Amino acid sequence: MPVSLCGTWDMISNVNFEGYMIALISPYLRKIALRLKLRKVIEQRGDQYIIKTVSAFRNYTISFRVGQEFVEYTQGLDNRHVKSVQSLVTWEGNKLVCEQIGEKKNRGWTHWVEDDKLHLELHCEGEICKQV
Ligand code: VL7
Repeated sequence: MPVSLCGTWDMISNVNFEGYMIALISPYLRKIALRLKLRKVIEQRGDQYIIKTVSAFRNYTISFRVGQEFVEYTQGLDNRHVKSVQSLVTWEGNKLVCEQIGEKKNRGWTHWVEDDKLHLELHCEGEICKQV
């Protein structure tokens, strides 16, 4: 069994968040988002996961079952319009991997725990952001 990702995790580093966001949102929003200290709250109830990204500006929550496709409304993330992606989260070894199929190419993320820290790699259109 992979280590549990559950808990409340406060950001200690955020590399190339700007690059990742360029594919998604306006310069104005990027400027705000770049200054945020993000917190992840990850819960598991049975086979359902809930991942909350919490900040002083906006919050964003997804919930899903591993291996079951779901529609993700990226409200509050991608601009003013309600956009959606078809998402699928699976375990790849110790890593929880999400593929987000939609208007943007090569979009997704990977979570794992290493040295008691929660790691997140976000990717979109060739840009990779690394958060711990
Ligand atoms: C979610 C934001 C930039 C918009 C506002 C900043 C508000 C707080 O997909 C993500 O997390 C996954 C994996 O943990 C689970 O949903 C990343 C935050 C990235 C992308 C777009 C910035 C506007 C940030 C919600």
